[in-house]
Amino acid sequence: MSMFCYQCQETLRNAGCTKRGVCGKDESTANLQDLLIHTLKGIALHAEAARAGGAEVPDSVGRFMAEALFTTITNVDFDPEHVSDVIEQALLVRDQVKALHGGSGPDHDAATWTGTRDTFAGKAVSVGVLTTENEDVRSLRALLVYGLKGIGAYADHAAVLGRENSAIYAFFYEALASTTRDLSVDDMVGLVLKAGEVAVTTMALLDEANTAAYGHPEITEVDLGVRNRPGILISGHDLRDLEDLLEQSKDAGVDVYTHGEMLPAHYYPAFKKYDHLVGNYGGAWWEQQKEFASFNGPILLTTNCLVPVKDAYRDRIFTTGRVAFPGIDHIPDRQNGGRKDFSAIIESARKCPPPTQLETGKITGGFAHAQVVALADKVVDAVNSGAIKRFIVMAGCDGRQKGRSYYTEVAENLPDDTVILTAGCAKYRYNKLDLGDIGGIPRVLDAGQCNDSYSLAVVALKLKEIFALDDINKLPISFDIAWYEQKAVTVLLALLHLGVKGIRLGPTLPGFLSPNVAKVLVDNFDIKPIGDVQGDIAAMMAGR
Ligand code: SF4
Ligand code: SF3
Repeated sequence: MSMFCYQCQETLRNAGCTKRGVCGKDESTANLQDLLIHTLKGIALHAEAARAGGAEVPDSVGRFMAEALFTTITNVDFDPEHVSDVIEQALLVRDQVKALHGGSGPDHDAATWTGTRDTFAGKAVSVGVLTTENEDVRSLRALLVYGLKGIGAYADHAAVLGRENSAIYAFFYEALASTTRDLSVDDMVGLVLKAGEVAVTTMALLDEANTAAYGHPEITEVDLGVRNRPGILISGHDLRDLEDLLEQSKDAGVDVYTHGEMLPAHYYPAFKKYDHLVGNYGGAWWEQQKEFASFNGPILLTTNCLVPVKDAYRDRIFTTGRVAFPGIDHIPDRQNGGRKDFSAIIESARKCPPPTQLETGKITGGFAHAQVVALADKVVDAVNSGAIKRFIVMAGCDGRQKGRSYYTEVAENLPDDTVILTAGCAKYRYNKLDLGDIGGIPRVLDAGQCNDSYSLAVVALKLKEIFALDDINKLPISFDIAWYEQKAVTVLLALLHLGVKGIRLGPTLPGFLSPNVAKVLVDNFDIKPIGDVQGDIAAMMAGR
C-alpha cells in the first residue's frame, strides 16, 4: 500500500484507495495531503495552548486553516508541488502561532515535526489516517475531519466575500487538536455533532455573504443552448471569480457559460445585468472530459470538481484559488482587494470557435429561502388543499457510479403530488426531466449550490413555524440525500444538528464509517442506506 484515502464516495471497493485514487489523485499528492492535515493539527495544538494562555489567535490563522482544509477536498488539488507549497506555509503559520504562547509544548509530533520540501514525501507516509489503529476511533476522527474540510471550504467562500467568524476558526483548533488525543466515544461523537452546529453557522454566514453581495436568488430560466460567439466556461462554486470574469469580459466579444455547480449563479440579481452571461453548458462535474472538449473555448475551474485533464482541452483550461493540476495555468489570487486578472482566459477565448451545442431548452431554478418564503402562501395553500402531499429533499452531489440512476428513477416515479427540493450538483440527475408543476409551483425546486442546502433547512424551519409544529420531523418532508465529497459530509452533519431524522443516504454509506460508528448514526438519527426505488418511494410517502 503506497497511500490510503477513503474520504469520498467513489473510494475503491468502498474501502479505500491504496495505490492511486479512483479520482486520479496520485500517491504523492494523497500522502502530502495527509501531511498537510497532520501539520494543521500541530497549528491547532499551538492555537489551543495560545488561547489557554490568554493570547488571541489572529483570524489570518483560521483563514489559512480554511484554505488548507479546502486544498485537501476531493477533486481540488492534484499537484504535489502545490500541496508542498501549502505545507511550507503551514509550518510557518505553526511557528507564528507557537510564538504566541512562549514556544514550550505541546509535544505531539504534529506540533513539533520539522522538515524541508525534499523530506516531506518521506515524512508523509507515516502520518495518514491508518496510524490510528482502532477502526472506530479512526472512523470518528475521519468523520470529524471530513466535516471540517467542507466547513473550511464554505468558510473560505464566505471570507472571499469579506465575511469571517472567529468562532468557526476556534472550532478548527478545538476539533483538529482533539484528534491527537485519546477521547471517549461520547466526547468524539459530541465533537462530530458540534461540527454539524458549526456547519450550520458557516453555511448561514456564506448565505449572508452571497446574498449581501449578489442579492437574493430569484426564479430564473436558464438557457441550455449556445450562441455563435466564442465562449468561456466557468465551473466550481466561487461567485466572486465569476463576478471578476464577467466584469473583465463584458466588452470583449465573448460569452460566458456556467458549468456544474456554477449554474445557480444565474439566479442572483447581480449577475442578470451581464448580457454575455448566456446560459449553462453540460451537466455535473463527472461529464466534464467530454463537455470541456466540445466547448471549444477556455474553461476556468474555481473550486471542485476538477477531474484529470485530457489533451483535447489541456491548453485551454485554467485553475484558480485552491484548485491545481500539474502543468495547467493557474490564475493568481487577488492582490489588496483588487480583481483577479483573467485577461489570459479572455485572450484565449478570442482565438477559439464557438461552443458545439449539446442540448437546447431551459431549466428553472432560484428557489432559495427568500424566494420560497415569498411564495409561502401558495405553498401552504397547496399543502392544506392536499395538492402537495410531500416534499422530498434530494440535495447533495452527483457522481459517476451507475447506482446513481436511482435518483433519476426516484424523481421520475414519485407521485405527481410531490415536490423535490434540491441543491448541489445532485440535481443534474433529474433537473432536465419534464416533471411539470403543481398549480404553478415547479415539481423540482432548485435552491442552488450544495452550500444552499442551508436554504432548504431554512425553508423547512419556516414551514415548521407556519404549521405550528414542535418537531421538524413532523413536516411532510423526506430526505433522500446523495453524497460524493466532503462538503456533502458537512451538509449531512448540519442536517443532523437541525434534528432531521430518517435521512436516506446513497448511493452507498461512507466507507469511512466503521460498523460501530454507522450503528451510532442509525440508532440516534435513523440514517439509512438507499434501497430500491419503489420501496423507498412507498416508505417516504408513508413518512418512513
Ligand atoms: Fe480515492 Fe476519493 Fe480519496 Fe480520490 S478522494 S483517493 S477517489 S477516496
Ligand atoms: Fe458537486 Fe463536486 Fe459535491 Fe457542491 S461539484 S456538490 S460533487
